[in-house]
Parts: sequence; structure tokens; C-alpha cells
Amino acid sequence: MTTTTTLRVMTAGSVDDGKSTLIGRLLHDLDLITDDVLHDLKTASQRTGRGELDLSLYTDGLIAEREQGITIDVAYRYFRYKERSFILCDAPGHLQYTRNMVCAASQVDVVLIMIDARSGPTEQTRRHLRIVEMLQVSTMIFVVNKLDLIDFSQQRFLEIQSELQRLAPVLVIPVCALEGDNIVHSSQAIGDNRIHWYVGPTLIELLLKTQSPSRYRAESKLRMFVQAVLRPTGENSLNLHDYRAIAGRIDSGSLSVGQSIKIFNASGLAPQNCIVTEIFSTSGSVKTAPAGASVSLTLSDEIDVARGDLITDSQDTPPSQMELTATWCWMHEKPAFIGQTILVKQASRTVRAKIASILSKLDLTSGHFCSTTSYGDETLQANEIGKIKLRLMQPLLNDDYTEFPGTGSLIAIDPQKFDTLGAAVL
Ligand SMILES: Nc1nc2c(ncn2[C@@H]2O[C@H](COP(=O)(O)OP(=O)(O)OP(=O)(O)O)[C@@H](O)[C@H]2O)c(=O)[nH]1
Ligand SMILES: [Mg+2]
Repeated sequence: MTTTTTLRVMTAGSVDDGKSTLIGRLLHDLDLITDDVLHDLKTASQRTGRGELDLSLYTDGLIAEREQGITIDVAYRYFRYKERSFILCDAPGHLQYTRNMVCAASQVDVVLIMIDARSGPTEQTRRHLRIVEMLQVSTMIFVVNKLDLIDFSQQRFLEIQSELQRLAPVLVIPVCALEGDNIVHSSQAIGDNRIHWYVGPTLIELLLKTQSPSRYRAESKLRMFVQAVLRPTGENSLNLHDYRAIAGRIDSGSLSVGQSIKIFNASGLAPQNCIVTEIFSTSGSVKTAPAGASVSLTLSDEIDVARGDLITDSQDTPPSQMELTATWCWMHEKPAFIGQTILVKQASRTVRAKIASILSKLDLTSGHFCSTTSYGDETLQANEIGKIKLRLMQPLLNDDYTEFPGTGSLIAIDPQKFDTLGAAVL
């Protein structure tokens, strides 16, 4: 059981469905908002005419967010409860800020997809759901909010529940974030038990029970990016005059002293082979180091290594290709089109590429990809998800995202303005 590990939880869903309020309510009811912050929230709520206490202001701290009453940027809150550490990310629901949501979703273990009970799932709910599926987030929970606005109707909840489970077969929980039902306290514990027909766990009980998967795949092949080259200098380092080590974190696989490794230069030159002569971890010199460990290595040869280079096992020939087909979420208002020149970044490496074809687009309702010819539109518009085939000027690794999240993901960059155009998984 890994319940002492950190759980990274994010809110998602359409604009105004109550994501920020839910996070504020969760921390408030766990008694984790300090008196001075609570005082500031009350003052800000009253000043902006939002009643006695608007808990959405706890994460919506930007002036522009408070003026408009929407979330713009992802906000993070950290807390510990019952021997478990949590990182909460509050993402925006607005279509225009879908890119911020994608960025946050690529880093979390659990996504709470919120739904306003009055409207049920909207197009933006389905878009967020499909983005979460694309990024293979391990746990997803549907949170049906604003039960007070449907008179706590079980029948309406059941209708939404079956609609949601047709979209994805995951758990659905009814809550009222405004007043706190089923967040930390059950509706029954709050007093008049307005959601008496729900006998399942509260949100915090669910989160305490959720397993957090390891971010580092020990059973996969070795992947480690060089984060720094260590060359101690100065008076205190005279005895380290010739010392040179490379530091980084082992993303997958493991490393041992004597292991033969290959270093792929970020500029795309042929890989160089060498042997690991020493490994230092936080506990000093070690013979082996597992996935997830931050280490520094000394090598058998004085080879050219720089930040961003990729280390693999010398036996491993990661497939590298001049053509790559990946699933993209397009983020730029200018749509992707056939023949477009872009820069593609994979981990620390950037190469030029051309869009060879836009093969299919994701249908948000069914979750299936449909050929672009059936749409009669061979572009990928902002916030659409689709499969794009790229022709690369230099090869990139064709690492599967499920096994290698670091190298199995790409971003597209505008070669003139350097805007981020989209994000993809292989
Ligand atoms: N009646 C009622 N109102 C709620 C509930 N939860 C949130 N609200 C209100 O809904 C409005 C929007 O809440 P937010 O928490 O800002 O919504 P959001 O999902 O974070 O919005 P964006 O981040 O902009 O997408 C606010 O006025 C909240 O007070 C609820 O359970 N019941
Ligand atoms: Mg919000």
C-alpha cells in the first residue's frame, strides 16, 4: 500500500462548474486555511460583492481572475492530511485556457471532472475528459456539483450519472461545494442530510483511498536526461581538479557501476558509448541506483556531454524515425495544416518538421478517432484532438508515452514566434 506517497489531484470541467470553490471548500473544511488568509478571503469576497465568503478566491488570486470571477492560470496548493501529502491543482475551465489545463493534467494522478448538475456534461466537460484520457491519468472521478440548485434531486443525479458513465465508466459523486456536502463531511454530518440517498464515500475519503502510481518505471528500459555537468571549481575543490560528473534523475530503468551506456547528444549527433565508473546518490557512493533516483555519474571516457543529453543502455537501440505519428491537442488559434513547418521538441531536443498529413480527429462524445476525410476538413483547429503525421528533418525517438512519458511526449513550436502550438503523445 502506497498511501504515504504524494497524490497529485487536479480539478477539470467547464467554466463556472465550481472547481475553485471545491478546492477552497476542501481546505476550509479540513481546517487548513489559516485565520489570516480566511480574513483576507472574507474581505475580498465582500469587496467584490460575492457574499460573506467565496471560497473560489482561495485559488483565484490574480486581479484579473477576481475581477472576472474565472480561473485563468493553474494554481497549486500543498497539504498533508492523515499521513498523506497532497498537491492540488486548480485548472481553468474556460475554452481559451484549455492549454493551461493540458499542461497541469500531464503532471497529475487524479482528475476530478466537475459537472454543474443543472446542465449535465457540456462540450467542454467532454473535451477535458478526452484530454485526461489522452494523457493517461490513472484515476478520474466525476464530481456532480451544485446539487442545491436541483433541489438535491436523486432522479436528476441518476440521469446525469448514466449520461456520464456512457462517456467513461468511472465513479460519480454528488456534492455541493458551496456548502460542503460530501466534500470532507457527508451530507448527513452537515445536518439536514440533504443528499440522504447517497451512501458512498466523501471526496476526501475517496482521495485517501486512491493509489498514487509510481512516476518512475523501474521495469522499463533506461532513460536519464543529463541535468548538469559537475565541474567543481574554487579553492576548496583543488583536490577535485580533474573531477567531472554528470547529474540527473533516472526516469526509467536502473543504473549500475560497470554498466555500458550510450549518450545521445541533444544536437542529434551519433550516440557515444562509455562505461559508468561511479554512481553517487543522496546516500553517497552506491553500486546501483533505481528509477526515480537523482544521481551523479562519473564515466570511463572524457566524452562531450551537455545538459539535455539522453542516456540509455548501450544494448538498447531506441527506435528513432524520420516520420512520426502522434496524437496532438492543438493549442494555437491558427489551425494546424498540411505542409506547415513547425519545430518539434522531444524532451531537450528540438528538430524542424513538416506536417505530412492530418489523419483523424477525435469525436468528443464517442471517444473514437474519425478520418479527417469524413469531416471534409484537413486542419486541426485550436482545442481539437487529432492524429498528425510529421516528416522530420532529423530523427526523433519513437518512445511509447505509456512507458516513457518523458520522451514519449512532444510539443510543437512556431519557428518564427516561438509560440507553443500544440502538445502530443506518441
Ligand atoms: N449554488 C451553488 N453555487 C456554487 C456551488 N459551487 C460553486 N458555486 C458557484 O459557482 C460560481 C463559479 O464557481 P467557481 O468555483 O469559480 O467555478 P470554476 O469551475 O472554478 O470556474 P472557472 O475556473 O472559471 O472555470 C461561483 O459563484 C460559486 O460560488 C454549489 O455547490 N452551489
Ligand atoms: Mg476556477
